[in-house]
Amino acid sequence: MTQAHFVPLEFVEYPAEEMARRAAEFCSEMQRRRSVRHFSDRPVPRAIIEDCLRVAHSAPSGANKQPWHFVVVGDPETKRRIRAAAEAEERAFYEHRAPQAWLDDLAPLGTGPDKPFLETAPYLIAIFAQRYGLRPDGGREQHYYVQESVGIATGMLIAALHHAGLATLTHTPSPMNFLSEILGRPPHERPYLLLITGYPAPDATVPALSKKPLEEVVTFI
Ligand code: IYR
Repeated sequence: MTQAHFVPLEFVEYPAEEMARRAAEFCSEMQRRRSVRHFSDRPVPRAIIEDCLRVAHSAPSGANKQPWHFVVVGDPETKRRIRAAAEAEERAFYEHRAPQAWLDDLAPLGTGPDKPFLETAPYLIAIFAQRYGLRPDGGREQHYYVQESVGIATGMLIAALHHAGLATLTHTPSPMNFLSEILGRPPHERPYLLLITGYPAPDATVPALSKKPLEEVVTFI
């Protein structure tokens, strides 16, 4: 067992007005974030993606076990294979797997089985959740709150990419097992989500959606 060891917190305090300004600015910046389905093939420096992944990797996790793995796919042939496998699942979903109510709920998004962005966008980030860890000796390391931890890291990654000036799409073709196979990930890792990122296409459009009023989703007591 490793003993607790403490170091000073690096905390930056802002004067009240600056705090208010920062909160408001970040709010407007994040409110501009949209799920984008039309991507440009413009290249994006890998260093940008790496910094955003550092943000994701700084996320809190159950007992600090960091139960995630990120595979960044920029290779065209691998993207092509992912697109083919994802579209096969999506076709089954849209043609017979999805109940009508689900299709009705998706109608406002204008989605369909064709996913050209899986080849157009410069990067597909496949996020894997580790059900347990593997020690160098092959022993298993217990992981905790895996879904929550990976969800938090994913949210931070989306925010970091948006903040950097890139568009993203959270994509969850279902089932996603093909990602483990194509990307050669081990069985203790489950594909969690595919995050598409890059510049939006110059003529990109997004569905006209709105969020519920804050009062409906927040209660102060
Ligand atoms: N995975 C499909 C369907 C889909 C499901 C939900 I829930 C969405 O919010 C969006 C799409 C697709 O990507 O088209």
